[in-house]
Amino acid sequence: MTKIVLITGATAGFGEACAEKFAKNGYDVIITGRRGDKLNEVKQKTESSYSVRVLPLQFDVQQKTAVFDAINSLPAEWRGIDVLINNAGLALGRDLFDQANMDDWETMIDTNVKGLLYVSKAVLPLMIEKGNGHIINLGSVAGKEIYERGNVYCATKAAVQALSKSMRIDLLPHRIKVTAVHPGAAETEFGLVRFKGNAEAANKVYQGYQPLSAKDVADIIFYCTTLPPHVCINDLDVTCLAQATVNNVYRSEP
Ligand code: NDP
Ligand code: 8X3
Repeated sequence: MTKIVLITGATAGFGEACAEKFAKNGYDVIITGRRGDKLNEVKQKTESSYSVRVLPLQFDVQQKTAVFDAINSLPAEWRGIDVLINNAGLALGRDLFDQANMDDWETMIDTNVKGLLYVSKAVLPLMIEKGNGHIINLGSVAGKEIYERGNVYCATKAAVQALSKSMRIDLLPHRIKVTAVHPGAAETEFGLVRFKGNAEAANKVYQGYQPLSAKDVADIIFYCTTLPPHVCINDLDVTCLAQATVNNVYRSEP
């Protein structure tokens, strides 16, 4: 039977690359995000390249009711979700704690933590009914080590780490795998979002070394789903070769 993956934040970056990777490997794909035009673009591109079905669901993961409405109204043929990738997320600003914007903090907490909780809680009954499933949460190296001006973004990713562990423990009786993937610096729309459209500031982060690409991360996420049913990668840190820790990046001279 064709497997189904639901990917949050599939309109860009890791999520979009995961849509392609899973489709290429024969999965039917549920793609979600706030941007309807991008969702349609990803659907068309994916269906024209691979013989799979793609279902776009447009919602904001911060909106609890919208999340539950979207998942609860999935047509019967889409309810057997095998893999959930909790990927939608963002950083907003890179400011010292005392100078940071409180609205940015709330958006990061509402998206990276509460959004992940809403989507997981909405999808879980479907996996429990089926008797198996795999949840993959996008954490970050920023959740394992705190860096200057990372404050609330780092905290949300530390929360993803804690919640992944908690899910893994509590879901043991249901045969649901929980994998937390923690990438280091990767060049996607992430930087542009963090620096609120300032491309120069975003590009500077990746100067002088080759960061991870969205495809690199999607390939690794997909690999986690290819292991035998009794084997689970629980926690996976991945950086580009030039990055040893969140604060140690080796850059070539300009
Ligand atoms: P991108 O900015 O390229 O993509 C983010 C995706 O999340 C978009 O599809 C966006 O869709 C979606 N999204 C953001 N907010 C919401 C929301 N409120 N509701 C629904 N969807 C939302 O970022 P990345 O692909 O780089 O990041 C993906 C995940 O990986 C994030 O959780 C990020 O924190 C994490 N990460 C990123 C790293 C990096 O260096 N790039 C490293 C480590 C972790 P739309 O705008 O259409 O809603
Ligand atoms: C994104 C990686 O180091 O920019 O989670 O915070 S970092």
